[in-house]
Amino acid sequence: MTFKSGFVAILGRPNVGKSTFLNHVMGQKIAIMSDKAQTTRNKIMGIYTTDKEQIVFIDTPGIHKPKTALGDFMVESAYSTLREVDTVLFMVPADEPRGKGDDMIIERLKAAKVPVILVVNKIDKVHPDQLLAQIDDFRNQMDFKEIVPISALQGNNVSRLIDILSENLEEGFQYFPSDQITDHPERFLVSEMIREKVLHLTREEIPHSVAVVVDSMKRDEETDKVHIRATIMVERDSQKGIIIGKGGAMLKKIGTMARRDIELILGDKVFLETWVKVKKNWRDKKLDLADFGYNEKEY
Ligand SMILES: Nc1nc2c(ncn2[C@@H]2O[C@H](COP(=O)(O)OP(=O)(O)OP(=O)(O)O)[C@@H](O)[C@H]2O)c(=O)[nH]1
Ligand SMILES: [Mg+2]
Repeated sequence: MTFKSGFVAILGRPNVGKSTFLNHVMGQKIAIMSDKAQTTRNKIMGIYTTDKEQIVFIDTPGIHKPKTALGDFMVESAYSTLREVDTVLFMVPADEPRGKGDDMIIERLKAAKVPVILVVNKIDKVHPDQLLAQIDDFRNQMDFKEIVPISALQGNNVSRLIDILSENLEEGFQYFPSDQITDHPERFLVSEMIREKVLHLTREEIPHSVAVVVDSMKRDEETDKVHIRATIMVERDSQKGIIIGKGGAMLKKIGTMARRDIELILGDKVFLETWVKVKKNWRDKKLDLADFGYNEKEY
């Protein structure tokens, strides 16, 4: 039996459920998720391996009209996958009409000449009639290789989509060892789990203004725990106050929630220490962006 493999990018507007889909396929949280737009900021691989195939999924930042240097980085890294993959999953939500954002992406997809599968997500939120109308509308915009309605949250039809991808795979190498699930180091996942809790617990500009950097991570032999020091960067003093909260209550909550997720990923007990720092307008400063892991070299 020949081994098959391929690279598959997941593209779409912010908040359509790309990361939720990736995590469902992988059976664990690799990419953070939230109800805020622009949650994902870096490309992130989910490596799905069975004994006969390897599908390397690439989750991407939601494509939007960038307003900051960080936004430029995010959108460029999403589009860069068009040069790297064998198939694109273009994800749209079943419960929102096609908009300018989708049309912009469709133009780029047409130009890229990569096979595109339309994935209509969040079918749990609509009546079947609305789903059919949505499919019809998108079908008229471009030639899709397949159209697959799913619910990434509940898992409906996700295995059907994997089957379709499997059927279309070509003979190829196993690019990554069977036990490797992503391309990012543990430090990245740790910083993302902390950022996810900030997204869940704060509102308005704060989710967009936050970056998290892991300063150090090492095992403490005495306590047998992994000791992690991380800094939460914000853009303004007022935001620092909100993240710390009254008597440090908010920071404590963020730390407690993040620690649970980090312990799951590392499979180890964790002692997490968090600090908050202000870096004015970091989202528009190239040097800060690079320091916080949003590096142009990445795409
Ligand atoms: N009802 C429902 N909600 C979903 C489904 N898939 C995702 N969601 C929700 O949609 C929101 C966005 O999900 P994400 O996976 O973070 O979306 P994303 O496309 O990765 O977003 P960005 O990273 O910002 O581009 C979250 O609140 C999810 O719980 C679904 O199938 N049904
Ligand atoms: Mg995402």
